[in-house]
Amino acid sequence: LSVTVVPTKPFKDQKPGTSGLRKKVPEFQQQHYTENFIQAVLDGGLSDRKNGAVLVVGGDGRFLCMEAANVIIKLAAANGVSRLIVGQNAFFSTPAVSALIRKGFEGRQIDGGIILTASHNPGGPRGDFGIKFNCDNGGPAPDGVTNRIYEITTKISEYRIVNDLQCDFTQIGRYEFNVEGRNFVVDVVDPVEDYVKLMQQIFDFDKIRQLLSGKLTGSRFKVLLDSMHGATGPYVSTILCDHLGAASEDMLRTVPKPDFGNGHPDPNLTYAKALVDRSKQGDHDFGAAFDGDGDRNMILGRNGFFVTPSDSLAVIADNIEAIPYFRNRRVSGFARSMPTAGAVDLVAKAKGMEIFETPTGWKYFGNLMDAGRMCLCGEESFGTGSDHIREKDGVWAMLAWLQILAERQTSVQNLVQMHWKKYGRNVFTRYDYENVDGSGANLLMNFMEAQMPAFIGRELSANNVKYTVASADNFQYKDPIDGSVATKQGLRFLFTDGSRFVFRLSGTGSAGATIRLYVDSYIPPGDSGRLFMDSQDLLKPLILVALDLSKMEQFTGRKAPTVIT
Ligand code: VG1
Ligand code: CO
Repeated sequence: LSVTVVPTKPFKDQKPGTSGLRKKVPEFQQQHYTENFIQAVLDGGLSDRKNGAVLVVGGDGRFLCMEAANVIIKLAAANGVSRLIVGQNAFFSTPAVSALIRKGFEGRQIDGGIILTASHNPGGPRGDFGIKFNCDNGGPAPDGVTNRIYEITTKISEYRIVNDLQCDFTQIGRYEFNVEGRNFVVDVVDPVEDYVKLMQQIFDFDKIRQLLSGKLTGSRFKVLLDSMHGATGPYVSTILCDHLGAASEDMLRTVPKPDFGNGHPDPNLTYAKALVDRSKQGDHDFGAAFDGDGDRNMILGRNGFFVTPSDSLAVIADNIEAIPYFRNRRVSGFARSMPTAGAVDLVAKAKGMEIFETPTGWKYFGNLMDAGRMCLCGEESFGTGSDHIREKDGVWAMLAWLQILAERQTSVQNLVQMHWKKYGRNVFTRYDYENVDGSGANLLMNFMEAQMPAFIGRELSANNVKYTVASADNFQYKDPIDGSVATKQGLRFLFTDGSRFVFRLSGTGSAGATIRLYVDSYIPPGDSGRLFMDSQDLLKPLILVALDLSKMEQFTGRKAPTVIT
């Protein structure tokens, strides 16, 4: 087989966002568009390791995954990559890719991976697609690497491709090719097997099985899961039904579909409403939903009791020794992204552990984990994970909850409410204004930032509740390990009573701009009158202050957010 060098021209819009390059499918279908980006990923992501490199390739099964995998195989072969490990049908959940990169393959080290997903964004021919590069630690490429990739996309003039290479990655097996005298290997593997083994090492499956069957407590513990036609389906079926004895009819939407069955595979109260409604019927003790690529999770208790991701992280942290994986190692610190409510901070303090506050996006957790400073972290955006891999992990989070519930033998709601009674409650909500006009969104952010200094010390009020601004800034993060600095990570207003709100622009959208408003407030454990109140009622005055201050309606024309979580 021979290599063809194809002349091309740069596209201006190939800058990776919070989590890879995400665009509408038709944009990726433009001539040379995907090829250009893959060439840049191979050059910028691998640099001097490109020659002879070993990469993992797979995605969440959405529309275009198969086509993109084909392009990757043909370009990798032409660029001196020695081996690709491709999930059967180009399928892998994001956590499974991270796990495989870290594990290696047949004794070989793996240099990175290419993940094909737009995560929780809708799929199908008019939906979203995405390409993300992960490094040899299994984590999303840090800013330095994605900037290098972007730089290359702005200057690219040619790409290398083996046009005639055909690899049938629908069948498991080894495929070898001779490319101008070099050997190029594609190993098509079962995408589920290794990941399941990893979960068996981390958790005590026997104990969870006993919880589910009722052997532990005397009554069955019923679990209802929603894979939303995303990547977790095969993993969930194998683990829950085959290994843990759960009822298969309680595992919803486990068949991955290119358009997610026309749904929006985002596990929150809005888009996973079907699960919430089923849970409210009261037949199940536990519920969870996962996003398109399997890294996000939503946890529910009986009757639709909602666990905020910020609380979920804190509860897992507080009960970390229930998970066998953590019993055999030193538990180092915890971390959360800046907009995530600070519930986990209180646990860290009580346990005398380090806590880190990072910018939004999982890539900022990698260095801390690699350095052994932190082993458990999360984001308010339904991301929870540990240092078993370098991505957030929906199925892991669900199993962590089941393991803790097996240990504590109580309900989800009781576990969370006991946590609040011990530590107090960090009430949290997020308002998303999706697909607003980009210039309006930028004006709002610039207007707010300019006003910030003037607001410090001022008293703001709504519904007769007063707040005094203690400080305001645009969040900046200096990585404690490599010293790299990330600026402009969100406008924060912190109040004297510990409440705060944050404004940020999303870095994962594919159309217009998305403004996120994060609001949280702390209720001390002794405040029994408010401790269990509805979060929207508790936060209403602060939300009104934020909307008024930002002139949200004037800048965006929106009277209400598209999604509230
Ligand atoms: C969003 C979330 C962020 C998350 C990112 C990727 O980013 O806010 O917390 O890490 O998505 O998640 P943004 O820039 O749109 O706010 V996933 O499940 O898309 O890999
Ligand atoms: Co995701």
